[in-house]
Amino acid sequence: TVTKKAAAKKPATKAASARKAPVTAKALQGKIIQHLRGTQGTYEEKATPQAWWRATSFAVNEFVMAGLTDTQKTHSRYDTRAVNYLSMEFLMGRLLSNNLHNLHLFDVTRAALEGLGQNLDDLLEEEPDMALGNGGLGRLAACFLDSLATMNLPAVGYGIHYEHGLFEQHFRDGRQIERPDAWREYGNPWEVCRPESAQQVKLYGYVETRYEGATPKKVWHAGRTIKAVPWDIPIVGYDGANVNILRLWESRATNFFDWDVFNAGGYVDAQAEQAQAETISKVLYPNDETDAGKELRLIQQYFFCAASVADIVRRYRRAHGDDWTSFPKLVAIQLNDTHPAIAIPELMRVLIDDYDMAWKDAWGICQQVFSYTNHTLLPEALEKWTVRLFEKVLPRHLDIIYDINHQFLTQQVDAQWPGDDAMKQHLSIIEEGHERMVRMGHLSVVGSHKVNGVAQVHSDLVRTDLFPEFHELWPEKLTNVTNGITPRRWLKACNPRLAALIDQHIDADWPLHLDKLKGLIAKADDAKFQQAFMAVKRENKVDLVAEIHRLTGIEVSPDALFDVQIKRLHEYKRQHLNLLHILALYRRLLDNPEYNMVPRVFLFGAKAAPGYHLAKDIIFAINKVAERINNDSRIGGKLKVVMLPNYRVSLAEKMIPAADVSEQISTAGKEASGTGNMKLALNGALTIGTLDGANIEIAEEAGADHCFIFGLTVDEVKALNARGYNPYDFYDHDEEIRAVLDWLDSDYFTPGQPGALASIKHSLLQGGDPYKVLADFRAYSDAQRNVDEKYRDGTAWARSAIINTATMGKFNSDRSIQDYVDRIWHLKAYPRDN
Ligand code: B1H
Repeated sequence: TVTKKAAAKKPATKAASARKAPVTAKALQGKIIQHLRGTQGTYEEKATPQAWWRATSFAVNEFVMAGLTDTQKTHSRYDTRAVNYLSMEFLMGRLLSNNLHNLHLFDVTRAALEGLGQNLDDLLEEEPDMALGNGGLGRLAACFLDSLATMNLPAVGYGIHYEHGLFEQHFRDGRQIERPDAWREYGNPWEVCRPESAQQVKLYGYVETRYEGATPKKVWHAGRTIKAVPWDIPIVGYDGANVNILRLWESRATNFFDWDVFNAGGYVDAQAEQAQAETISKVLYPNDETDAGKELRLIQQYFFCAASVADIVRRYRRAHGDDWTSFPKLVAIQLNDTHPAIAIPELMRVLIDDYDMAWKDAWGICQQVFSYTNHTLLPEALEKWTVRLFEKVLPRHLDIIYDINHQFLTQQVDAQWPGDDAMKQHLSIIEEGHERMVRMGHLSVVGSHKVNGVAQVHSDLVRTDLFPEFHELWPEKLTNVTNGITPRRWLKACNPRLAALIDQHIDADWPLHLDKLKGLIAKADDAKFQQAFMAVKRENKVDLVAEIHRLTGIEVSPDALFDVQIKRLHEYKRQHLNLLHILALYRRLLDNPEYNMVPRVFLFGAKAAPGYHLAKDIIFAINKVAERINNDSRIGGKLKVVMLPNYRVSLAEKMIPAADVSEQISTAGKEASGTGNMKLALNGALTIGTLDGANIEIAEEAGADHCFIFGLTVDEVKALNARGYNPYDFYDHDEEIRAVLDWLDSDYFTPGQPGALASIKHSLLQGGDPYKVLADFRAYSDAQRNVDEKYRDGTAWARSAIINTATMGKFNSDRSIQDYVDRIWHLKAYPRDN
């Protein structure tokens, strides 16, 4: 036996020491009751589940706030360098379960509630998702905040406090209907309003040039002033780590509004002005990866960037006053895509106009402070604003952009390519044409010291195809940081059964050191472990079966193979390729009832942008095909198709643990990275995918034997385009392709409405099939055949599933953040003093 002294010396693993809950179930019960009565104004016998959820959240908040205070004191004590992560989107999902897990309060809270006759799982369902994002880009920001806090890195997330997040999706006769999301209609227990840090944001008006001193001074006379009010959401790191903040700005009419108008009988006009001001943070734009060029969107972008830059400058000046020398040493600003690129000219404006800094010095600061992440090569997503709109909304910023551009073209571009006017036009921040445009990507590259893509192949394409001349000009600027996901939410919290199994076999601190999952490789051939692993999968499938039934009334069997495609609906993601293959299987089964296939459930989750008609037609087609197949007794239940409504973070958390197969079938070169691919593989799903985005790195990690890679590569897609792609080559020569496309175009799936699904066939033939669906169909179908065969061999499947989980350590978002720290931000960790 070890002596007491020796035991005290023995370094307990950090996880083991901190895993103890910081409170007893009994004490926690007291706190929950106190909030139920004291802040919710109800009592045990009467309280609704909603009131119990709130009381529990407020009770947990005491621990959150203590961590927040300690963290903030630490940051100010050491005057820490911090990253400011600017993003239009933070797709946070629900916070209670996550905070409980990160604070090691989950089990004790379950016990406390049990004693009060409440079930924690039920209460977790009471929380609305914080859906302040469209998809991968917004969820990446949320995972990064989790990692930054967990790694004790000083960081602030800055975004918009949308009143309405991404719309709620319903189906009516198979068609998508949008309803507004009202996540905070009755208040949100996690957020704290900070009126003392409100900011003023100016818009519109004109610029006056004053000739007083040696250099003319520009003065912006704004036409409107809006108040920006911050709401802070604490971001709880895992295992006793720091608590950072996500600061979301809400727009309000300023208090300085026009009292003269008001008093002169303009009461109603004054109210209208207020409504207009509040419109800015009213709603998230739902157009994932398309630039609609709307004035309100530009105003949203500027609104939150101006408020955030002002906040960053205020925090800096509190410690350093007018001495700007330390500013680039203490401040890093990361632009999450070009959406916050206006922060670059805004910081220039503040330094030059408000603090009288010389252009050269201000520009030097900007270039040290800013860095930019590119998330897409899709031309329709590359932001451009008309000069006309800029001139109207942000006249002073347009001036500054012209100056930045002039310096850039006359100094850098001309030095590299002397006298090359075509090159100047090509690289200019201003695009010439019948309507002149501001290119936000060019502005972001010119104004940043580092630009990164989000997976290796994507970053390579950024260098070779998107910004090759910028790469030539600044060979050090363009870099890669492969995306990641937080294993706290995407394994520990969402898949407690698998987490518990893993805990039995490797160190329990794997949520911090995900590479430790490699320890499971040794178990991949162990029959008992295989059984345990697949038993967990089956239990998760049983849970999902119940959820599917609850949401759709459709009955599916947990013994079938669960094939999952969950992501925004987009042609490039090719949900319609999946659909064509489902039609092919259905047809094979009808032709031959003995057709040999493992029973399979195809599961979809996807929202379409409200104005994206073809995407909505694809949803309609999936629902209609599902209806027909699910009710066809001839196929003996071998095939089921389910599209779950209102796909969102909390639904992903239920689907991912139950997936056998992960569909990652984008046209090569189009999916910058993907992150759902990582979540599914981490939870033991096998990927069927193209060599696109992070799929390539996933296949590298897991090994080709444990994935089903198929289809055209990036180079082959390019070559096909170069020689001229003709989808009729496939329609005319592949009998099955022709049959399923014609079938879709009949009234078989929409009785009485022939042609209701015609737009899909049309886009694949007359439309030229821009995403090469038909070119990849046969390879996809063959790969699916291999999936089927492997699934029959339970041992081989279990082995591959385990190896997938075991090898996903690379995709921990902590690793992504460490890459940002090493290559871009150069931050130091500061564990909080307490
Ligand atoms: C991604 C977007 C995006 N790339 C414009 N680009 C938006 C662009 O509202 N808008 O205007 C919204 C979103 N989102 C995704 O980012 C990529 O498609 C994924 O491949 C990638 O994994 C994810 C995170 O990097």
